[in-house]
Amino acid sequence: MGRDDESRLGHGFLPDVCPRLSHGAAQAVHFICHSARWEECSGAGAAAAGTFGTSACSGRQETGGRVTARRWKSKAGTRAGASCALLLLAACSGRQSALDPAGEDAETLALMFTVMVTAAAILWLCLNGLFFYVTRVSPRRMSRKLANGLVIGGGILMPLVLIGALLAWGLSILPDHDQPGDGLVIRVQGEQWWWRVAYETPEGDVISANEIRMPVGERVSFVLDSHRVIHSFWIPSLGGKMDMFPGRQTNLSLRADEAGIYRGQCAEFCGASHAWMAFEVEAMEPDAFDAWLAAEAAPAGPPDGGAEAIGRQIFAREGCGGCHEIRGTEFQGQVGPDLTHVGSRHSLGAGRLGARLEDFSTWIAHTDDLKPGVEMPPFDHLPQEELTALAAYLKGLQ
Ligand code: HEC
Ligand SMILES: [Cu+2]
Repeated sequence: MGRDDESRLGHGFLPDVCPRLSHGAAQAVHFICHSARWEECSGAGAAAAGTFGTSACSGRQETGGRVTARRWKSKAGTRAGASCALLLLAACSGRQSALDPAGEDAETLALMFTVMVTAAAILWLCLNGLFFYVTRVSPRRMSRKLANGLVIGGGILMPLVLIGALLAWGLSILPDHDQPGDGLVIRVQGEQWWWRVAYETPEGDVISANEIRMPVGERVSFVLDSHRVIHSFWIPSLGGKMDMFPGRQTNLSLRADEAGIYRGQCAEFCGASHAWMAFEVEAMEPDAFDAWLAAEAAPAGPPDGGAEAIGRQIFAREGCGGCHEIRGTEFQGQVGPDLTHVGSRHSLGAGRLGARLEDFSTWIAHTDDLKPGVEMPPFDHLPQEELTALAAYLKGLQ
């Protein structure tokens, strides 16, 4: 892939910022950036990662120059510290942040986090104050009795009482992941590395993939399991994580209180492309949700126009239908995601790419570059006009 491809695939800023940044470090920054805040990779996250990347670059260049190793170290240290602080701050808001809650359960968890961190910080300050006092302010010999009292009182009793109280309070407000919902049940199954999604309705399951839509203000029951390895289902803006096991069902109950698009992420290491296993969550007004679900339940419409019809022929010729289902057609494959309405999704490849027309052709031709170990072969032998026709057909599946 050339540099152009790289930036077209998105998030190609690292090679630009620092061509010499090692692949490992680039991956790490990339990963931090992605898990912290997805869309701001080009904004605050990129700035932070960029500072980090530049400091790593210039540091190596400066060692050859007049700057002494020591000065370089402290400069790089300050920059790295500032970058870390920026990264941490960048993680506090956005559509994939547990500290920017958009639902009841996430709010409880954010409160719990704040109280725990504040309590820990107060304790830390008190202990260090005490330490400072006995070593610097008043470094006198202490009677054995007072010393014993400090060890037992400050080292055993106080932590027991404090941690006990925090534990009891934490357990009392912890969201119940099993609590009954308001009716809607969504089954999600973890795959390598994407999500099978089924909405239960009285008329039968509505099958979709890699995206979840839910009505605002209603508690939704998620029924989770996995196909081969353990994954973890996590929508930080809406609530806590829940593991997905092969052969065992787990439940998670979530309520979104604000309409919007959030981002979920697999939170259990599940193989090479674990970090690329994400999904979009759209919390919609209930009426809009009902209309969307009715449309999602319908089979795919016929191709509209010449390019789309050619795309459909290529889809059949290349055997895509052996892995993908498009309801209402002869394509019935069950290996990969259902594509019946793939054109209306917000992302491709489980959050890997956007869903613009050109993203479709990029995905189809470069699956293995985009997602190491992916179970869809790259169709890079197809000429660009065939890729474009395929993209037109798939984008037309609204
Ligand atoms: C061997 C099975 C297989 C074949 C053949 C195959 N795919 Fe896929 N496809 C997959 C799998 C598995 C995924 C999910 C990959 C991931 O995200 O990890 C996928 C994902 C996709 C997606 C993204 C869907 C989404 O929800 O994000 C599109 C679009 C797609 N395939 C189109 C095609 C087209 C077009 C062809 C034929 C040119 C094709 N596929 C051939 C298995 C296959
Ligand atoms: Cu996973």
